Formats: sequence, C-alpha cells, structure tokens
Amino acid sequence: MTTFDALNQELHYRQAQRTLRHVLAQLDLTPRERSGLETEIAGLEMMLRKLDRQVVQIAAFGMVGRGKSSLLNALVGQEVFRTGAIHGVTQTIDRVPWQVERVTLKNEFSGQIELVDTPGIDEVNGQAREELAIQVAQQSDIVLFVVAGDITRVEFTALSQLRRCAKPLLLVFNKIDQYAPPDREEIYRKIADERVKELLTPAEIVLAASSPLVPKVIPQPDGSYEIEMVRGKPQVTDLKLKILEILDREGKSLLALNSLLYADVVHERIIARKMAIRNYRADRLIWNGVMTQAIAIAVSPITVIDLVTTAVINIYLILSLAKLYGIAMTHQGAFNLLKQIALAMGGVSVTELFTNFSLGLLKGVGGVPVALSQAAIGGISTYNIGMITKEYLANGASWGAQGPKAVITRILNSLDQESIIARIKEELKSKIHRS
Ligand SMILES: Nc1nc2c(ncn2[C@@H]2O[C@H](COP(=O)(O)OP(=O)(O)OP(=O)(O)O)[C@@H](O)[C@H]2O)c(=O)[nH]1
Ligand SMILES: [Mg+2]
Repeated sequence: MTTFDALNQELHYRQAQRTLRHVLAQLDLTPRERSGLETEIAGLEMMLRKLDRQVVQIAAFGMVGRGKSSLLNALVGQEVFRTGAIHGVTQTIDRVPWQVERVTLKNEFSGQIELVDTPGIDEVNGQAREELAIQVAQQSDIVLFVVAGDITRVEFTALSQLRRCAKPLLLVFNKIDQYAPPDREEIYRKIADERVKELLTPAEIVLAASSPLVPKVIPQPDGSYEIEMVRGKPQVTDLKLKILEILDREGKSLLALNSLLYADVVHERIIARKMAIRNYRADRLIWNGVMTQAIAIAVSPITVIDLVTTAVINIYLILSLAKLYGIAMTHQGAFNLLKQIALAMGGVSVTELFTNFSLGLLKGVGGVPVALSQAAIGGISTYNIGMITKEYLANGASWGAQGPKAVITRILNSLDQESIIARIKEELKSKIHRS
C-alpha cells in the first residue's frame, strides 16, 4: 500500500467517525419516535464504539450445521465456540477476539479483529434469530458465508442479499474432506461457474475443512487393524490468507465504509419514522379542525355564523400544523397563507369563499338536513386547507417550482371529497346525537 492509500484510508476513517458522531448527536428523538428504532440506534452506537476501538468484525454466516462455529474455532486455534452434529447448536450471537500473529499481517492494519458466530439462518422456529443473524452480517465488516457442498436455494437467496451490502464476502466451501477430490472439484466448478457466477468471482471462493474426519488405523489386540474416523487438523490456511489480504488491503477503510453504510440506512429509517409520526399527528390535527369547523357550523346556521369564526378555526389549524412541522409562523403569516390557499382553490377571497358556500348550501342536498350539509361543506373546506397546508409545510414552507396553483390543484384532485364529506357527516351525526 502506498503512503497515499494509507493516508486516504485514514481520512475515510476520520470522516466516518465524525459522520457517525454527528448522526447520533442529531437524533433528538421523542420517546415515541424512539420506539421501534431501538435496534437501529443501538446498532449505530455499537458501530461508533467499534470504529473508535478500530475493531474489524468477521462474521460466519450460513445454514445450520455447515461448520460455521468449527470454522471460527479453526481460525482462532481453540474450541471457543460450541459445535455439534445436532442442528442449531449455536443459538446466540457470540464474539471472540482473534489475535493473528503479526508476522502474517504486513502491519498495515493495526486494529483488532473480532470473530462473530451466528445461528444458522434456517434454524427451526428461528425467525427472530434469522433476522438477527442477517442484521449482524450487515453490521460486520467481512462476511464468511459457509456452505458444505452445492449451494441450496435458501443459501443463494441469502448470498444475494448479503452481496448487496457492499462489503467483502467470502464463500467458504467447507467440509471438503467429505468429498473425494474429483467430486470436490466438480462441486467447486458448479458453484463457481453456475450458481454464484453473477455474485462472486472465483477469488472470493475458498475451500476449507474446519474439522475434518480422517481415518486412523487402530491396531487390535489380535494383531488385526481397525480403521476409525477421528478429527484431524483443520485446513483453513487459504481462508486465513484471504482474510488477511483483505485486511491489509482495506482494513481501515472497511471499517469506515461499513459504518457509514450502516449509518446511512439507520438515518434513512429514522427520518422515515419521524416523517410518518409527523404525518399521523398532522392528520389528527386536521381532522380535529375539520370537526370543530363542522360542529361550529352545525350548531349555528351559516346565515348567522360569524365568518370570522370560520376563518379563525382554519388559522388556528394552520398555526398548529406549522408548530408540528417546526416552522415559525405568525398569525398574520397564517392568515396570508389561508388567503393564498383560498384564492388558488377557487380564485376567490376568503370571505367570498364562505359566502359562496352559504349560498350554495341553502338549497340543501338530497333531503339531508341543510345544517348538516352546510357543516360538512365547512368541514371539507377545512380539510382541504389542512391537507394543502400540510404539504406546503412538509416541503419546508414552499410550493416548490410548480407554484401554489398547480400544487393545490394536484392535492385537491387526489383527495376523495365525496367520501370525506360522508365521513364528516357520519361523525357529526353521532356527535350531535350524543350531545
Ligand atoms: N467432516 C467434517 N465435519 C465437519 C467439518 N466442520 C465441521 N464439521 C462437523 O459438522 C458439525 C456441525 O459443525 P458446527 O461447527 O457446529 O456447525 P454450525 O454451522 O456452527 O452449526 P449450527 O450452529 O448448528 O448452525 C459438527 O459435528 C462438526 O464436527 C469439516 O470440515 N469436515
Ligand atoms: Mg454454530
């Protein structure tokens, strides 16, 4: 690695640290927004700790019984993870540090390495564990996808999913001792040339035997011999070299890149959640405004209702929405916005708007009591004003390039006025009957 590359890696690394700190500091979420995002936030904090401590995580991932735990044990050179013939031995995610002999590393990567064991992705009743395993794989810096023969559909799907995470991925064809050399070669060809051709290059496929069974000749008392299969020396040198090569090449950048990618995903989710909650609250505010308006009209005939009252309810709604969207607005500002919306809605002034309503309404609609129709129409106008204001505010108090008229027309066309009127009437009936 040239000095320039090293410098570049260092820069990426610092940049990532800053970005992650920034994202975390800016979270300022309400308890309600926080709920449902706990995993993401914890993940983000974990990434930052990892970045600070310069820990590269290498996760073993794959279906049950492929030898994931055995493989990590073979790398560490100790039985740190439990293994076994029964499927689903590993039930939790465990981590151990891996001290690689410095001689093998060209000293470019100075951080620590952690090996992460995960439960098999097809573990029975392990839906939650499977999701967790996928998440861990996403948080890790290098993924070892362990198979033990030709790959299955489940494996292919998981592999494609991981490939999208943009991080080093090694496909480990493990348990090669179970196949005679020609079969082994054939399976390897099949995997490399057919199965994962689109996903991985041959350089990303490694053969291994994490806990091979080897025949042992046991002399018997009667002078004959018996052959017993015993665990032999693991064959993981190729894998080890591949991992070290990746670390030497891009260790520090890897850390930086992965944490940034992860921060990005979390950040997006957080924004989406904030927006969804805000939108939900805005809809509730609007509906309250609608019903306040409708009731105000229903209880006092339109001919006598003070038009100012009608406008005040709308202005109050606009101010509440502005507060929700964190946009500073004065009463005058709200009034001006209301005027602008009313104008664009019908090319009339606010007063005219309401006068027109009252004239149209006196006729009554299809046998429905006049007051109820008046009320519903008053309500729908508040609804429209609310929805338009919401979009204006969500867009940072701007109509965008299209201008108010086009935006307002688009919103009005997208709303099902009939069904909203019906809903207002329904709610009004039940409210008025109750009181
Ligand atoms: N023949 C052979 N057997 C192996 C090899 N590696 C692991 N095994 C055996 O395969 C079985 C499963 O190994 P584990 O390491 O527990 O597999 P795992 O993928 O962690 O399994 P789960 O945690 O249950 O998902 C054990 O009985 C191992 O001894 C290998 O290279 N060759
Ligand atoms: Mg295991």
